[in-house]
Amino acid sequence: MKRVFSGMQPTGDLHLGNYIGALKRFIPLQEEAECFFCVVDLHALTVPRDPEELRSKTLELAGLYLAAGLDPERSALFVQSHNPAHSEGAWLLQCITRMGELGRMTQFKDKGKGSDSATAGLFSYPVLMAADILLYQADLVPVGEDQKQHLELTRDLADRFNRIYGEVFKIPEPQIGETGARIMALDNPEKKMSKSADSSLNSIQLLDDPDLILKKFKRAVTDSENRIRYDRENKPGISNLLDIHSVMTGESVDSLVERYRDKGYGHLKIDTAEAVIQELKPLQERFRDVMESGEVQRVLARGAERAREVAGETLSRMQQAMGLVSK
Ligand code: AQP
Repeated sequence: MKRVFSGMQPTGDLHLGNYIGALKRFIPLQEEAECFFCVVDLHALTVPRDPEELRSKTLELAGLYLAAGLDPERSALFVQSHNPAHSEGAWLLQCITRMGELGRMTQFKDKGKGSDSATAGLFSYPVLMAADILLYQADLVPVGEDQKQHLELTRDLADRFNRIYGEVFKIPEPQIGETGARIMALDNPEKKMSKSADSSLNSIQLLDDPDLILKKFKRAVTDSENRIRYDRENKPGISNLLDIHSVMTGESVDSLVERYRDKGYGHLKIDTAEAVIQELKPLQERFRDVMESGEVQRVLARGAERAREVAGETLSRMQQAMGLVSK
């Protein structure tokens, strides 16, 4: 059976981009693979956070995984910091990582903005991500397009480690969706939808109520051509709406373009909002039930136990291969 690993940061409210690019795609993978899904709280510390908020967002994110359909009987759901192997494995991998390759990571350049006060954690975060994945000997890593570069680094580090110290790691494959791998911001379709955006009109949050979802779609930035066609470069706003609509309803982008050809942008915006509202309604209801049931902590404890078992085995092999004396 194949292994799957993926994680999401508890850094704010999960948005439609996180859902389409990652969370929604996790659920069917449970049918065919042994899955490890993680709330990557250590990654969240790379920029300053309010401790209380981080704690509550961590539990909320775990609740959203469950509400989206993660089955704890089949998959391990856990919090990254509950498995110390991630930090230990990351250190060992840092010792074979080159400063130059981390300096080329676009997310560091975007978030660090070239400032001297960017943290060492932000700089080395892709190595922690590599450890997250490699410790589970994952075959597949479902992620959005923005993580492609980090996945390439993960593969390079696994390959380098295997060449220097002998075969320890499986080389994982990224699994990036064909449609919706990069959902763009509603208020600026040149940029990706993001948790850390300043404006509330940037994103649809998974727990937004229907009125707010409709309002945000109605205000979505498009263009002045008033003709519906798919062209990500010249019509990023309309193409983004078509991508979202397509993933929500399963109708192909080509068929949507055909159907909306003679209709205005307003129609497309309202129907896309409606499709999102319908998709999120059951998730929002289940989320409320899950959070009230008090089962989240129990699921996380069980998931962490399984995660420690599997990752611990790989960590021991890394330590042994690198010449550390066994305990
Ligand atoms: N806009 C997006 N479209 C498609 N997929 C996306 N992902 C993120 N944004 C989009 C995917 O969601 C998963 C979890 O992401 P993360 O929690 O690691 O956060 P991130 O990639 O740093 O993205 P955010 O949500 O924009 O957070 P901030 O603002 O804190 O950087 C990943 O698989 C990611 O690819």
